[in-house]
Amino acid sequence: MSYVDEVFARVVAQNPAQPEFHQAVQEVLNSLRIVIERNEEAYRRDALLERLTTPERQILFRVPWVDDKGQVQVNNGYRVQFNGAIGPYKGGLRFHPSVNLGVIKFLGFEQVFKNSLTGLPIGGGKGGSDFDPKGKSDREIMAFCQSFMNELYKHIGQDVDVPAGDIGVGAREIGYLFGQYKRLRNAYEAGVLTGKGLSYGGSLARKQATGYGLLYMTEELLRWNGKELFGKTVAVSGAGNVAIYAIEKAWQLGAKPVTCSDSSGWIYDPDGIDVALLKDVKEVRRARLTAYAEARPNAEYHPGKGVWTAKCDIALPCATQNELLLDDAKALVANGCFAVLEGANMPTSLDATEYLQSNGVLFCPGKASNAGGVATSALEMSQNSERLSWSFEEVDAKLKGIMVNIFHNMDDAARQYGMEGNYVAGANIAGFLKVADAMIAQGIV
Ligand code: NDP
Ligand code: 2IT
Repeated sequence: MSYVDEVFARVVAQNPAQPEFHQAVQEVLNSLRIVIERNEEAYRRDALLERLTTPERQILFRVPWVDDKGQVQVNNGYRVQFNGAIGPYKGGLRFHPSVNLGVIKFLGFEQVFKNSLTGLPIGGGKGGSDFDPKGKSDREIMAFCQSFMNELYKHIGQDVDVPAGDIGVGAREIGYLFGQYKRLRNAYEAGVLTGKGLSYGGSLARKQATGYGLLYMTEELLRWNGKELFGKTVAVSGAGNVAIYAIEKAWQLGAKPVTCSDSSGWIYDPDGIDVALLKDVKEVRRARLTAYAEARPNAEYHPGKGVWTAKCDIALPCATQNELLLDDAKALVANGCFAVLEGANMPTSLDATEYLQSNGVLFCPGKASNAGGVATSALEMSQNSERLSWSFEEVDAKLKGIMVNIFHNMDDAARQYGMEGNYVAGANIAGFLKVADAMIAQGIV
């Protein structure tokens, strides 16, 4: 059996009932085959792939909190510090009822390669809880965040592990988490969390960064393939942080975003998505997309799944993992879609990815196309270290430069290993080589 197959079998055997983690590892190891084969003996002797697929540390904890009725609630808390070879662990916190250890491990594993691709000195980690913020009062959110931090603070620090937001964690949650960290440590350590509010150490353009970065990547990838974004119809899924700012930047670059979705249904707006209205519904009122449809008579609201049946040139999945499956890929191809770039983490299943690629669709994996969020988090850490704030324009220009750079590193890596245009392989290989080099240089740790 090849070394890659051996390690994959080991991952499946040692991590039962964690299908998302298996899926993320399978995708990466498959694209590394050719790289590993060239140096198999040394990698095998150093157990490099076993170390790469085993988190350095996994922290599981109880999060008790009191709800508004005086009832005590208990949730599970997680922080997985996956790989610290190139910098302090870095990655978001997800609060969603679907969170379990396997989900956090898949996200932490992806983060290792993504953070490497940014070119910035950040290792990979991820955390979160099965806590559901939906329908909770601000008081309950604060109580939960404070209890979560009562344990997490022991394991993080600006040079140790730097959490940020993800699904269900935005500026409100980061604020409560930061306040509690500061109180427990009795020190103002701004760089311990990113995605902070602008009044207490946050970076301009961090809120927009993932969505904007996705569109900078889209523009560069299309340009390099002799196409252009201007004038194209774009289907976006999700209606959260990533989706909103992807839609905003799509408009700014001359494209027309016509869809968005949440876990209840999806919107098709023939006039293009009204960003101001979407922000009001989701960021201010924290309401459902039915409220968007009520305010926009021309828009169609469809309950349930189905956003990928909308006719589009470019699809940007920005909600969650495994939201674009084989049948969705078939519908996209049948409708003439020619590019899919992932804003979410692992939104496309492996068979859907293969279908898209083999039907000539340009496909960019999330670890490259959504890296603008974490890259700008690293820029926030830099600003915190020098106790300065950069202008929106400065951060945005750096973000754009980073996305263009990621595109070319991934494109070059794919070409160098004979897989031109296969950006899944290119991103995995380019991300891996830097981490592997740092791991080898630092010995068996
Ligand atoms: P938000 O919580 O702001 O928004 C998430 C959106 O996705 C909501 O519209 C939500 O709908 C929908 N969604 C979440 N879970 C599901 C589900 N199980 N089924 C259907 N819809 C779902 O999160 P973000 O926008 O921050 O994150 C979206 C994706 O982008 C995630 O995969 C995240 O890991 C990834 N990402 C985020 C980055 C960031 O900087 N925030 C950076 C890089 C990647 P509803 O409100 O109904 O739950
Ligand atoms: O998936 C991700 O890259 C994020 N949720 C952002 C992580 C970060 O540290 O900004």
